[in-house]
Amino acid sequence: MSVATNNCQSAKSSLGRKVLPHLQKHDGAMTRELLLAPGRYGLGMTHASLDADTVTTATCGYCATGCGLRVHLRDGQAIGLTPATDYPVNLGMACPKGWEALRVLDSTDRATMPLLRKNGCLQPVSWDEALRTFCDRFKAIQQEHGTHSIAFLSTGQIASEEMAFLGALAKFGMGMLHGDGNTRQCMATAVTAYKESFGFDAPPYTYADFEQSDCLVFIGANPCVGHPIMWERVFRNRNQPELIVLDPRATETAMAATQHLQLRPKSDLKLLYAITHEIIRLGMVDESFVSAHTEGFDELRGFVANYSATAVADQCGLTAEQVSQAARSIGTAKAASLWWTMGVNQSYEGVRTAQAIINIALITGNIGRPGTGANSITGQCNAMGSRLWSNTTNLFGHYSFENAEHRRIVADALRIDESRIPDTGSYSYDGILDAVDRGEIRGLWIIATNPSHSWIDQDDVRRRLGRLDFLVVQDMYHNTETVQQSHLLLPAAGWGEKLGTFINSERRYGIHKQVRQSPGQALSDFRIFRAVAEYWGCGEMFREWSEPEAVFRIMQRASRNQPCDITGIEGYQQLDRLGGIQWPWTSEQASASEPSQERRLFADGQFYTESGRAKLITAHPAEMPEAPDDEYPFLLLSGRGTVSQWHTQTRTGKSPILRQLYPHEPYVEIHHQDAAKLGVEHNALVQVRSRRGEISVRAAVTSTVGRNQVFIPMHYGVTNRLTLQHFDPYSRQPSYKDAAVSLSPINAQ
Ligand SMILES: Nc1nc2c(c(=O)[nH]1)N[C@H]1C(S)=C(S)[C@@H](COP(=O)(O)OP(=O)(O)OC[C@H]3O[C@@H](n4cnc5c(=O)[nH]c(N)nc54)[C@H](O)[C@@H]3O)O[C@H]1N2
Ligand SMILES: Nc1nc2c(c(=O)[nH]1)N[C@H]1C(S)=C(S)[C@@H](COP(=O)(O)OP(=O)(O)OC[C@H]3O[C@@H](n4cnc5c(=O)[nH]c(N)nc54)[C@H](O)[C@@H]3O)O[C@H]1N2
Ligand code: SF4
Ligand SMILES: [Mo]
Repeated sequence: MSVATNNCQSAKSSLGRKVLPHLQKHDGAMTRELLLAPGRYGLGMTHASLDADTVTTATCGYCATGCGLRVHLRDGQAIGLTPATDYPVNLGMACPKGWEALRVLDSTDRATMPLLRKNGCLQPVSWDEALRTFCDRFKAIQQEHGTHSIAFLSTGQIASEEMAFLGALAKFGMGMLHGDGNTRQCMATAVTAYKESFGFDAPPYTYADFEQSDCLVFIGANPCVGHPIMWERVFRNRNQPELIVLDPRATETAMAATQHLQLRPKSDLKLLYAITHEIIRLGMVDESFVSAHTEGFDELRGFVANYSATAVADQCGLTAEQVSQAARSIGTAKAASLWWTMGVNQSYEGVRTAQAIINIALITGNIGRPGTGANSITGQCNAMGSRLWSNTTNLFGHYSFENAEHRRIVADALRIDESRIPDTGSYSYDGILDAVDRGEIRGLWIIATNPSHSWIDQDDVRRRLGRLDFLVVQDMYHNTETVQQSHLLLPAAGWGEKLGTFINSERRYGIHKQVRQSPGQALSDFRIFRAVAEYWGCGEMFREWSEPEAVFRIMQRASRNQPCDITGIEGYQQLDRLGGIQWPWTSEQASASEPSQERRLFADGQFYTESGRAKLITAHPAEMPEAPDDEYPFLLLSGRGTVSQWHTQTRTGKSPILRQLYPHEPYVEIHHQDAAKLGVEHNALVQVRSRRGEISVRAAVTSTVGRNQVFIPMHYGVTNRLTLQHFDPYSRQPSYKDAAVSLSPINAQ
């Protein structure tokens, strides 16, 4: 590796608060003094009495449930928070991560100044030196290797306005062609599936649907852990609903199910086709909806003819009766809703599996009505913002880079020269890493994601990042795994220290605000992008992008006439007053009324495809690329461990309260019969080995995992040393939940 890890003393702030001369010269509003001046507090949000004890609101910055939190302020600084009782999402509830959201800002691991690698060590430097180095190094790489030899990796965890700024700056200002984000690891499959089936990336539901269904189907989703407040909404359902869970593990969610289909991993596609077959065989198709609003039904019927419950059940590890019963429950429900998450998205055939779910909702007419829908649950707080506004795979506002008319519309909305917009999209995340390996991409800017922990097959990604001539990481903390590989760290403010919007799972724009001063020299991502634009020399292009709400206005212009049109939103104050607003909210709608709080898509049966009809799409199941064999007899599943752990733990690992709520040592869940066979006792150390690497973890002996399967939570640094690089061919989303491993006891403990 050409990059040493950061084994130097941790950086301490020595510069204190100091005006940045270069920034001040170009844009007075950029200085830290002004940023933090009382009049600018909240950057445009005015609170009458911020100096006294007061309360304000902000949506949570972890998961895409998007709970509203009431933040209690003293002298303008947040001193505590409670869940908002009148926010339409969470109705007074929050999970431990939300309750502890302020605590993780106080950590001594916060990055308080830029750090630049000198003589192998990351050392504190001024912003001025950091930004000059940033530009000099990236420009030198571009000069030597071409404009496209630098790229960025973004996130689903910063504000929409920040994502928009980054995407526009990198591609239109700095000339990059390639940029992707961690939403590739998370939502890419749902995006592709919706786009092909509905004509637009459009999750159709609203959270009231959880309460209005009389049959809910969760596929590869464990909301009890991953989306606990959505799960609370399910418990508010008064219809005594049928609750069907498709999961190879007996999760907390599955334990609450009326029907747990504990299927073989990756047999979902077959099972969903068998359910479709049964629905058709039993005459439970909504013929009038199908003929008026879909296309491809005859092909679908022909396709699933071979997938009878009896033919398929065994391959799925189920009985034909289980399959048939699930089909009957869905087919006879007045309102059935189908919900999926990472057990579907993170699969080598995720897109077709998601579409098999969409097909079931469509042929039973379960769309556009209360309690229905083919509903992908979003992961990160603003993964939806990234889908619409990151300017990575899609052009701004979900337009297409390849389409000249789209480029013109976006250039007009942004008031930039059309020629600045590239006419091809980006490499996907794995394509960027491949290009790094080939030496085609030499410089990388990583913002608010931690791939050296979270990307699939970690040893390989670390090796690739180590090949870069210049790696910049922009993060809240100075010691993440990826920062340790970087040449330059840009210290970022976190949630609570800045203003902007997140878009939650039900398409709701919600606002989060600055309620804390960021530590040391850390700046909001928004301010960092502003500063980079100035130093790079393209500040003129971003004159209008002066503060988050100004960028929100630009996003509104770019959304006009798209399915995600938000031209009717008055501004941040209205978002704050109403408890968020779901897209679409057009100026035409706004001229007639205020938005109602629970709106779903497709009530009129009109889809965003050219024909206006939804497409029924199928494909035969593929073979699992690395099925267990004699040498590696277990299948490794991974995912969320507890409600209190978030991803790579850079944030949740900093709260003493959260830390009490989860096991600190990495562990592998193994079925008690397999454990007995191997002679492994509960809590004993075991070695888990795959073709990529081997790790030592504690055995958690349990009956919640199936035989010949094991589960390791993703939150521990070791998990992705085992995973196998393979991807859905359409979405390029990594298939994290299937890799062959072997286990052996470690006797000397
Ligand atoms: N506490 C907490 N909450 C979170 C997060 C967090 O890190 N911590 N992360 C957020 C993010 S970004 C995301 S994307 C979501 C993820 O939320 P979820 O997708 O609900 O979480 P996972 O545990 O990754 O996967 C869900 C389930 O898929 C199952 N599964 C594995 N393989 C298969 C299969 O082949 N078929 C089926 N049907 N199921 C399978 C697993 O057993 C697991 O129970 O959670 C969000 N919420
Ligand atoms: N084996 C396995 N691996 C997985 C998964 C799995 O199920 N199994 N799930 C995948 C999924 S769905 C996801 S979404 C990914 C998540 O993977 P990552 O995105 O790598 O995980 P995070 O820990 O959320 O990383 C976010 C980083 O941003 C920083 N940060 C937080 N807020 C801000 C901010 O406002 N500004 C800046 N600049 N930085 C900030 C945090 O400190 C942290 O370093 O992991 C994926 N990896
Ligand atoms: S459920 Fe999600 S949005 Fe709600 S408090 Fe917990 S982490 Fe935050
Ligand atoms: Mo995710």
